[in-house]
Amino acid sequence: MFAAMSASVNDPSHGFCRDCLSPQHGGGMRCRACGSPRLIRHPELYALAIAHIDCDAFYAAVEKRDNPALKDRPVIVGGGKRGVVSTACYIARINGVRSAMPMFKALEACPGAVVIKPDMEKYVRVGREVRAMMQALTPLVEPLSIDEAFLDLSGTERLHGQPPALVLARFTRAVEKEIGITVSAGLSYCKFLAKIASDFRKPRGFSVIGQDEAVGFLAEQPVTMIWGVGKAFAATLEQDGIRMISQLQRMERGELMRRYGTMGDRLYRLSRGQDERRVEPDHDAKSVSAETTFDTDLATAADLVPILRALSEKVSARLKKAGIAGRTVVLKLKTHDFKIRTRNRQLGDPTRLADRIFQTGLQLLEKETDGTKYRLLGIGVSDLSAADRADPPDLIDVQSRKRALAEGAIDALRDKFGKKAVETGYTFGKGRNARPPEDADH
Ligand code: DCP
Ligand code: MG
Repeated sequence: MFAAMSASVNDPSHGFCRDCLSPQHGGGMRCRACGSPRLIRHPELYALAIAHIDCDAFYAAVEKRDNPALKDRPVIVGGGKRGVVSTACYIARINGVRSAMPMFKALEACPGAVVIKPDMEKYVRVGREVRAMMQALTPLVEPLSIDEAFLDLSGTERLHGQPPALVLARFTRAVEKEIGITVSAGLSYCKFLAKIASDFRKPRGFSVIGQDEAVGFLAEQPVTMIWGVGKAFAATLEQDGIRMISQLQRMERGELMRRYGTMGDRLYRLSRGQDERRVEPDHDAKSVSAETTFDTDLATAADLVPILRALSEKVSARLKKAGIAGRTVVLKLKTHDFKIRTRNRQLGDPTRLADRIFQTGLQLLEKETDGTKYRLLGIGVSDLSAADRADPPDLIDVQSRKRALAEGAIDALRDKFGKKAVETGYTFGKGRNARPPEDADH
């Protein structure tokens, strides 16, 4: 089934060594050239082009890279006031440590672990380096988070002189050598299965799911493996007696849609390995947003507004850089007990101005500052379009027109003298309580 496990597939034209990349003819468990056991063989190996790449134990891997004395020690990244695990290296995971676990529990499970406070700026920087290496392979890179992305490598064979599978294996080697962390890769014919594959044999995994095996493979998996089936929806399905994907494969589309609406259609298609979604590169992001998790929960407008302002400026800067604008402003809040609230407002015209994003976000935020304690605040815009029709001067009111003009002047100054040259009243000296905003393109 999976290439990494399928040393029994003896087609000489369909295998190579992941360490030295030499082709493997015939059977054998070890590479004929270098002796490595990390061989990959699969009947469809050279026909597949959709990849998903995810860094292994990302934050912890970066910390180990920067301090070789930690190499063989269990490492946990996390802590701070919130006291939860961000991630743990695979040595710590053997002892039961997991992301989002309270730190005291993690240390109970693994008392000898080295605990390191997260250094977000560093991880963002390394994540960007990995992404830049992906973008050197193909422009079709769709980032999903700081450490993972889809790549569409179809049509790149001529450019690279190699099929996608080899390009991918070469990439994983290059990341290890040049950046000093490891990644896992999944290769398939669609995003859904590429993502499942990359998760299959972490760390340093490389798994392949081909067309021919997709339905059979999915039949044996639980419904939770389907994109969009979270805990709540899985519980609904469970109540209806559906736990395995094989059960969905036996149901008609009409029946699934009657029961679960549009989600039913997704269940129908994904359970059969049908996923036509394209890999959408960065500039096709459906929204541009920025969010931040606080060190301690915040409830008052006095605390939240300056953060909203800083995030709005970040979103605006990214829109301006990309030459795009958004028509719907989206405010996101996560309550202290992890409930997510999103509030939208559609504008008359697309905007890319920090002030319009901020003012709209502020109106939305006012209704939510009801004493609830929040752990996260995010602001963004969706409904994206090219910037040429954004913020028409004659249509916005006089006040906001003034602010738009002022913003243009501020942008010009910042371009000339750097970002810190001009700070607005809202952000000046504020936001100490907030971590650096995390990128959140969707
Ligand atoms: N992260 C976090 N809190 C979580 C989950 C993740 O802060 N609850 C951060 C730390 C991770 C990074 O995001 O290093 C990437 O998340 P992944 O889910 O990809 O986890 P890892 O890369 O750490 O491990 P894996 O090897 O399972 O991908
Ligand atoms: Mg990861």
